[in-house]
Amino acid sequence: MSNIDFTLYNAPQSTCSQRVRFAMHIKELAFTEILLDLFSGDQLKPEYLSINPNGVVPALVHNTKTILDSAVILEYLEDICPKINPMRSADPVIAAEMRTMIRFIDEVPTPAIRIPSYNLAFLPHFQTMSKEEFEALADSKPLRREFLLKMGQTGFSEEDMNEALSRLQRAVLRMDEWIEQNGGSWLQGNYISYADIAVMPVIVRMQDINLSYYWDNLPKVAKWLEKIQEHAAFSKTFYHGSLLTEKYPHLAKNK
Ligand SMILES: N[C@@H](CCC(=O)N[C@@H](CS)C(=O)NCC(=O)O)C(=O)O
Repeated sequence: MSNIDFTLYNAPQSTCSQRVRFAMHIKELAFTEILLDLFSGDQLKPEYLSINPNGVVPALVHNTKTILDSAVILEYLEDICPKINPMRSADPVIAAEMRTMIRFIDEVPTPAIRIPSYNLAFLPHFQTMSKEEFEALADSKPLRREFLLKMGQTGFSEEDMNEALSRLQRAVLRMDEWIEQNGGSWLQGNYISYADIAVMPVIVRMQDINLSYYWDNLPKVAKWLEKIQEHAAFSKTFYHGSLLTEKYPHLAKNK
């Protein structure tokens, strides 16, 4: 492609950002990376809110146009760059199947993985704040106010954790079914699609925080993870500092 200019606002450990980095590497699209420090509140500064009023990463600026939301960005990349390593079938029924998978992924495991991630890794960042500071921070978040208030400064409850783990388990089981139904080894069959990319950061995070026992008896899911980790785009996407255990080494102690 000629005359292209991509700027990706993102964060190393953000699972939504990892989706987009992975897809852009597969599509061989060079991009300028602007890293936001989510704990310093870069995503809530007026200059970033003018790019993404939701105050979350990622945001992709393509020439002068801004594209928001990781799942939307993935399909946008396919729309502008359909020839290099296609990841969406030209068959509308199969493309619809892919979108249905992504909707499930964004309903079930994507919100669920935030609960153990916050409780295990991010909570201490909020515990040094006064109650007033914490509430003011929550109030400043356009998308995550209620999420943060529910967590509070003591963390999500055991009930919330169990509910999240049950959602993650259901998602892993659903992946196993999709791989089986479509003949593997990817979710839609013999090629990597945006559905694989959408769920990948969740599964990588689960492995990182010692939840890989959920696929101990699901060899197809284990193989899927091995394959995606062997993909050339993987190490470019998960550069050092992208895994939680690289920033919070204590999380690795039970590995
Ligand atoms: N649906 C959005 C969600 C984006 C999102 O939740 N991003 C997180 C990181 S994965 C974020 O920026 N969080 C910052 C915050 O909570 O303040 C997408 O997929 O792009």
